[in-house]
Amino acid sequence: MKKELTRRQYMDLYYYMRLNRAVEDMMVKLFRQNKIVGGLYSSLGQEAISVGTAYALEKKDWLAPMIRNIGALLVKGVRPRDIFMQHMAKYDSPTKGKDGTSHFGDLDDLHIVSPISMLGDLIPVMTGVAMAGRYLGQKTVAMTWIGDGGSSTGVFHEGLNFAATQKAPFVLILENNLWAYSTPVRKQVPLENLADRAKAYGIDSYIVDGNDIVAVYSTAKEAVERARAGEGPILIEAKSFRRMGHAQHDPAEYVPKEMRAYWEARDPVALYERFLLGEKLLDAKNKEEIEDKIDTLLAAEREFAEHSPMPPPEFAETGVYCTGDDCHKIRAKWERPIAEVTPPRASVKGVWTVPGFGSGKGSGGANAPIHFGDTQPAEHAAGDDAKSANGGKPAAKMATKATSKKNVKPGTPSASKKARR
Ligand SMILES: Cc1ncc(C[n+]2csc(CCOP(=O)(O)OP(=O)(O)O)c2C)c(N)n1
Ligand SMILES: [Mg+2]
Repeated sequence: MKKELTRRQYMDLYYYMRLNRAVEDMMVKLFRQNKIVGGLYSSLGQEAISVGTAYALEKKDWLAPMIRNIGALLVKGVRPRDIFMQHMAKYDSPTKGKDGTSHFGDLDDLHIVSPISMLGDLIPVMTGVAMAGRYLGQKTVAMTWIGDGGSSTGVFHEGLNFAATQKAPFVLILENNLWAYSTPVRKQVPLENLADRAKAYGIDSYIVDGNDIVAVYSTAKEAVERARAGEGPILIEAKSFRRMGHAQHDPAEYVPKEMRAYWEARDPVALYERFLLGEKLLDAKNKEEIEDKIDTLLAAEREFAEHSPMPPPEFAETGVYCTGDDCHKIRAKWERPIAEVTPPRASVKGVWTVPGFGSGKGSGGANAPIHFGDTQPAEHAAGDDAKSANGGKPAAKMATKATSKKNVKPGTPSASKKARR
């Protein structure tokens, strides 16, 4: 890890990683006491990803978490009590006890879009959020996360293609933790680096050591600012390992012991502590103060959560269907005059003319060299698809955007160097 942030930033990252771990530890205890009603997923060993990426966002930016992103919620300002109560289905929880896991958000203040369980679906949703911010001139960035498994869903590809085509200010974090339930990544994707998925959509990507919080934060910060500047969406592959089973019910006996041991020795919190102590940014006294602060906070938050009532039975009958005004208060804002979004002022160029088309040039047996109005006519013989699609340039030369080969191997000393791909 290189020294490159302010002291405040270093300490914030440490605090949130420790808080993330402590909140989840406490929820495991609540689960064992049968107080958690839904599934409980763990981000043990992946805290640097949630915390480091969310910390790169500004307050006005938007995020939508997945199941292993409690750290991102904490960074954005969600109180631990809300996370506890949500999982305990208490009446004071964000969903008033209607959900027992992570399906909650805060559109008004924290700019958190509630996750949905269908893997990948948040990608088009957050692309839409990113585009909306741009229409409204807010200079906001939208971020969401996806797993290695989730990156094989159809909607991942549809969503990323849509985001790329729209040049949406959107950052997608691909958490490659090597497992999707009991399926190892090697058995479901024929790629060494999942960041290579970005090439198909002509967007830039990075690969980062997901256990190195400084590297994760610096990479995410660069990506967020590039997206904000109008460069379009960016994909970051964070390489890490899922240390627990898929959820509490899964002992993950299918994971080789050596693999687990390898990653346990690269615990992101321990790695960061070593770095902070070595750089004299943390000492035993500070560390104890932070631990006490977290213990005191979580004891109070847990107390509050445990004393919150369960919802009254009749509440189950309400909020089942959208009933309009008493269901939600967010209304579409049509702030752009219609003249601005329709031709000739709209940005859509007239590209419907096809020189040569219908002129009979193909009657000699070959096809006419068809091209569209915004490309140059192909000069070569018809029938060479790879060339004609690119206006005569060989196809191989076109694919240069996301191909630079620098990357960062997890666990190496150069881990905080991120690779722009
Ligand atoms: C479209 C879709 N298919 C299947 C599932 C069921 N499911 C939930 S989590 C999961 C595994 C996800 O693995 P990965 O994307 O690698 O994320 P990780 O659990 O490792 O964080 C599956 C198959 C789902 N929620 N949505
Ligand atoms: Mg996974």
